[in-house]
Amino acid sequence: MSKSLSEVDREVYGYIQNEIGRQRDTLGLIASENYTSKAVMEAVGSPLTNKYSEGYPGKRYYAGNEYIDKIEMLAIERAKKLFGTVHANVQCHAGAIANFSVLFSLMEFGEKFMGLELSQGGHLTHGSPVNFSGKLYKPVAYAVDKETEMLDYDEVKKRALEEKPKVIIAGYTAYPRQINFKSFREIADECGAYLLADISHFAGLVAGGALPPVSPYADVITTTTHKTLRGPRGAMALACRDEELGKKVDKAVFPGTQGGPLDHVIAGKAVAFHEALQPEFKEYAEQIIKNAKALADELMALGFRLVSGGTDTHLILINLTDKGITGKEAQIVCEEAGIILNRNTIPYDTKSPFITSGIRIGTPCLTTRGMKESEMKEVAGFIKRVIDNPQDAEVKKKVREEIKELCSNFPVY
Ligand code: DSN
Repeated sequence: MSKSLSEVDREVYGYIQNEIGRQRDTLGLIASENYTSKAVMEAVGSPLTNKYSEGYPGKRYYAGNEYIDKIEMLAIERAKKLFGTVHANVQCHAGAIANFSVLFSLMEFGEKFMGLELSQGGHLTHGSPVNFSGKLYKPVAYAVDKETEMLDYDEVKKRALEEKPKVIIAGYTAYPRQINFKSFREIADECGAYLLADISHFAGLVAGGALPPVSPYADVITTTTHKTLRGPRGAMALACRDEELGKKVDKAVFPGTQGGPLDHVIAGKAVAFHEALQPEFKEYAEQIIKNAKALADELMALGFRLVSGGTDTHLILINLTDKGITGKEAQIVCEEAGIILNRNTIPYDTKSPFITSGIRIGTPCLTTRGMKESEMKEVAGFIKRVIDNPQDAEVKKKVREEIKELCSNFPVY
């Protein structure tokens, strides 16, 4: 019972060591990833994984939940404080499940809701035809403006008044700009819709005060906990102002969608929320945006075209159309050089989501490592050298070595 992983299973242990090395020696530029703390991982790796606790604190279906209740209540209170909401459900296993649960609590199957087109930065759960959201409900999409590549709130309003959706979703996976939630609130009020804010990508920026609060405007917030928020892999749903709505969301999460919660992950969330409530997290959130702006400026100075011409957040979308390389090819050659990013469609992309004309990058991981604006200039230079010389093995080898050297000055674990 008490043997360590390295004694019990050399294969899994070995691959975990390899993955730690990969995370240590490469540039993590995937905008939705982060390095969580050792404290969070300790909680997630604890014996709390052994417990069953269907229900909520004080109302469980199994005995033995004295300490589990305390931990979940801590997570709930900290989440409410971080985001200024009256309610928090910290049991959601993942962002997609959180969105399912909330839509399930707000709509009957077949009813209409509105979200941003997936190819323009929306999310599968915001109405994709291959997802539950497109199969069980009737999604209608809004789009970004073709010229500015930003949201045009008058157009969103026009579409909402024509379509009269029951729910409007705002909050995206590949939109580099700050969202005006006040405008979304006004639009939702005018057409009588609920406003669901999916803040998964920028929750840490809101928690750290680098972006304005969302709770004064949304009815419900969903978010993952592992992106800018830097917690364990998981999610939560927060009813902003209406406790009755909070009760509906709770019922939709359990028993509506999930069974037993992942108590070890909830403990990790509680720890991450504690960390996010500290003054250092405010500095971290601000630095993420400073780094993204510095990286964006340098990329543009080096001749890259950025969707919407820049960023207000942690995220940058690069249009590769004039570079003679697809997003898919760029992802592959960058990985060969130790630059880890993902291909991404750009607004009005003519290529498929599997190929794409763009790549998406973000600064949460590098900022956690302690990198600042001067390192962002170096990072932009690495990207340029590889994208300009995609078939040159020597360039990729040299960049990989330089990245390893840079990373060694900013250790992760
Ligand atoms: N997979 C996430 C992202 O990378 O944005 C969204 O769910």
